[in-house]
Amino acid sequence: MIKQFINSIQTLCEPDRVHICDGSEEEFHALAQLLEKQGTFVRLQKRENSFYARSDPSDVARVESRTFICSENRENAGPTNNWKDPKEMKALLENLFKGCMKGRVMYVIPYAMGPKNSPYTKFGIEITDSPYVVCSMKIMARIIQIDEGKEFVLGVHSVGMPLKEGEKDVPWPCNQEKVIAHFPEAKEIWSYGSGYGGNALLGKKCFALRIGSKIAKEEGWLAEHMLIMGLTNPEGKKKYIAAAFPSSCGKTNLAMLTSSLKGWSVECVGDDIAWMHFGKDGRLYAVNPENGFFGVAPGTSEKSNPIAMKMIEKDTIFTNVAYTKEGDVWWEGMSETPPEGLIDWRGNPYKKGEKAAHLNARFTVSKKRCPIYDPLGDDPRGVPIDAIIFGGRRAALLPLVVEAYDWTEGVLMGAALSSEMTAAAEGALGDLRHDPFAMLPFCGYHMGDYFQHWLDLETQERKMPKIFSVNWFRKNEKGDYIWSGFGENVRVLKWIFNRLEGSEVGVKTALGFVPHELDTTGLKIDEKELKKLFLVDSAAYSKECKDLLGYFQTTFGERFPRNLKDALTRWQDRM
Ligand code: GTP
Ligand code: SPV
Ligand code: MN
Repeated sequence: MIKQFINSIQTLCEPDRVHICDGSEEEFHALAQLLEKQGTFVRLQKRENSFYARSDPSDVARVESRTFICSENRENAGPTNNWKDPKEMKALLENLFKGCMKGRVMYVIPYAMGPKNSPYTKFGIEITDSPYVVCSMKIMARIIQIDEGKEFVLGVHSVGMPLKEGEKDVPWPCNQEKVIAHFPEAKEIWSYGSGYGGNALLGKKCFALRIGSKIAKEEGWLAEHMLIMGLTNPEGKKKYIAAAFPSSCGKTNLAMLTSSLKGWSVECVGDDIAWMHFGKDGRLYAVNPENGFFGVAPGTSEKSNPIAMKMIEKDTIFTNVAYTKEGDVWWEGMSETPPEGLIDWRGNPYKKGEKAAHLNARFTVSKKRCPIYDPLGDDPRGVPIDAIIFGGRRAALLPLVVEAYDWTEGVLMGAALSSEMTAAAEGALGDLRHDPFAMLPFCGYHMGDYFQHWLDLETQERKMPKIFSVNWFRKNEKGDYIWSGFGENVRVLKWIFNRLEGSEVGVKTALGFVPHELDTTGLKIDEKELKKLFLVDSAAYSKECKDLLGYFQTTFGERFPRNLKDALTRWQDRM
């Protein structure tokens, strides 16, 4: 069946030849050399086995407007996804993919998402004409031998730029026309025209989230846009937490936080995606399906994230960052001032006032490079989750931390999430938008049914994790962040940990419990500003609840769960 699929794609795309990837180091090095020769990669002088790539300036982020869920029935894609009839889409794709790999090599990548020997692991095959994608997939997924896997999710990717006889390639081939199509029933992914990130590394958002969430719904588990971390207190007691924040809202940074509180420490299981199943003991267990990190570079520094800085010292691919004359990389936030003689992400001499690195510039690095990778990070059973956190970028309104009164109200917190848009996707930067569960771009079926799926998970026999909401991004009148974030976020994690232990009091508000007191030892913050972080402004929140009800009803109609509507009424009544 796999062989047939490969043959049919070869016939359709007409590549010069086919290369079945084995995932070996030799293969990586050979491809990296090829990419160097083509000008896609520049080998970094300052970092061992590391490379610098610049994308085409038009191909820098996920393209949500060109992403489709092609379910048989339009209703099943739901109101938050673009939909096209699968037959129509297949016809369109066959047209696009016809001869699209001419002059190129077609690579076949068999891979696994999830730990070795885990019952939760799933398998995929990505066919691609981009050696950059092969190198990235080698880091981001677990490359396997085809016969190790079963029930493959099939994926086809092309940069959409066939080469004529003798035509010279460009460093970053791509096509102005882009389509990222998902077939949830056939469990297939077709991606055309982009070589960047989640558009092209099909194991990540396309498989592990969009197709994954659909499989999870069918099989009764969860595929979520969440980091997974372990938190240890000064007595050596450890708890695992999963947290969903929208793209570029702080998952990687929280997942490998360096604690500013003595005795508290964090270990990292994953920074972007969690697959979670209830065990026989009634607890929720999470695995990270990925094998590496595709992390936002700008803002990453010795001060904000020393762990990540250590992690990317070698064996890393950098894309769309700036390039120094010593042969190293640089981005905004890495140091106060840009180094002399900098080349910006477009390949031009850096000009003051312009961006040296693209806002969505990223590093690609194996999780084995993470100095605080959790000892149970690859445990086939996963790690037991005691708390789930939802968060977004909200300059106003949302308090620093709130604990939901129960599972249903926690699910409502997830559903009610909205966040200011970031550069991780095309769209108007900074615009506030609803992003339920940080899954708006990633839920592979009807979002109303997804809410219901979350509600249905709660049973008498299960020990449901407690649910919290956080907001690191509240601003003062001057427009500065009130909360210093990053390593200081451990103060909030400490409160959450102690709430789970039952050793910390919570103050009742309309939304849930907020801290009576946060550990602020050694923190420089104005008492008045700190108070603002816990304020639940009833009038403003009442309005938010009204807006939410409007959003839920007009968007999801009958498929907005009754229980969530009732929970929203409870919030409203308590204001
Ligand atoms: P994706 O990979 O797109 O899913 O993003 P992410 O959720 O992993 O976000 P990441 O941790 O990479 O952070 C994105 C941006 O937000 C970076 O520029 C960070 O420096 C910044 N950031 C992260 N955490 C904090 C925080 O606690 N406070 C502030 N002010 N900024 C933060
Ligand atoms: C995100 O946008 O949430 C990412 C980056 O993690 S990408 O893989 O491009 O989707
Ligand atoms: Mn993400």
